[in-house]
Amino acid sequence: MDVQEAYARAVDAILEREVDLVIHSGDVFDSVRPATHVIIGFLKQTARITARANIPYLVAAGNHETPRLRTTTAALEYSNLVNAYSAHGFEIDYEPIEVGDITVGVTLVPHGAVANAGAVTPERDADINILVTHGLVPNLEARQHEMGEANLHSGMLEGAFDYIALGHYHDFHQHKENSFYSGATERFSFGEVESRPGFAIVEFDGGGVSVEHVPIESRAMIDLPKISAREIDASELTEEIRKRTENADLDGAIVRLRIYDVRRGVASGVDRDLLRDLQRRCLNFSLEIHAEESPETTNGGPATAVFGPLQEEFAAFVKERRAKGDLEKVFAEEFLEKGRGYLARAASEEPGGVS
Ligand SMILES: [Mn+2]
Repeated sequence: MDVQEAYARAVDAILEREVDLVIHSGDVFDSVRPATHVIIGFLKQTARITARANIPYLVAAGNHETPRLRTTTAALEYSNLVNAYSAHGFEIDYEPIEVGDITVGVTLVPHGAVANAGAVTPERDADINILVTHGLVPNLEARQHEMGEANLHSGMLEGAFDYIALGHYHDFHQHKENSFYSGATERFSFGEVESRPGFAIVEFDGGGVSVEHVPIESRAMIDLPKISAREIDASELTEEIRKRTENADLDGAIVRLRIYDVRRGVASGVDRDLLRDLQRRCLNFSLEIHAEESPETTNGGPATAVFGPLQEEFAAFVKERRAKGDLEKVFAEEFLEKGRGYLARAASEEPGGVS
């Protein structure tokens, strides 16, 4: 299964619904420089909407695909080649779209423009006004925080738009009467086990608006039988992990393996090649290490550690620099703690091609 199939399935479903306009509210790509096959996959699927079905398609860039430097070209600019309209810079953009005899005014506030966007107001000349932006709305308890995400200030969301299309949060979620997160077309980690991937169909009818979430088929999510690691050492734990994973169909899946009652020092000795191979095969392989004896004692709280080869490598790097005297103790500890947090967060969002 390919990581881009979710987007293709969404396009299938969108074309079935005979829509007049398609809006993508950001994070088309997971990075500023996505792999070539990811760009081509996006262009091919998007062209089915734009070039072949002749449906207008507009997108406001998200945090993942927005360059940090204004001089860097965003891959999203390729979308113009297939007649999609993308706002991926640092300014608010406005694009009027003619649908039959009405004008739909689409105001796009890409991630790069969010910080400096004051109040945003609808265009008087348009019959229907839509605002598209990307970030977290106030008071949203996000389960999945990401690096570089922006908070959307309420002033920007108070304009009299007929509809506000929000991106960033992966669940379908209503913010206010006329503002929704459409949700992602795919789940990216176990934190999203409850999410139902899909998109939103928005209908305007005589001043009113109705919004429907359309779920699409999603990638396999596998929770492997948990391991109790009392009395076992690192090589025995490696064997247990191997046993749990060798006959499971993990390719391209989102997989979690929880290990309880792990003694100090055992987890770091698990075979790295095995973990690397699992991370390569799975879209996301989450190995949760718990010092507690059982899931019950953790009260469903966050894992005490989510570790992978990269985090081990980082810890080893800090330790080595510390030993050489390059880093002061307090700084090294803080550096290690912050770095681990970033890596854990990055690992949970890393692989998603099209979201
Ligand atoms: Mn985002």
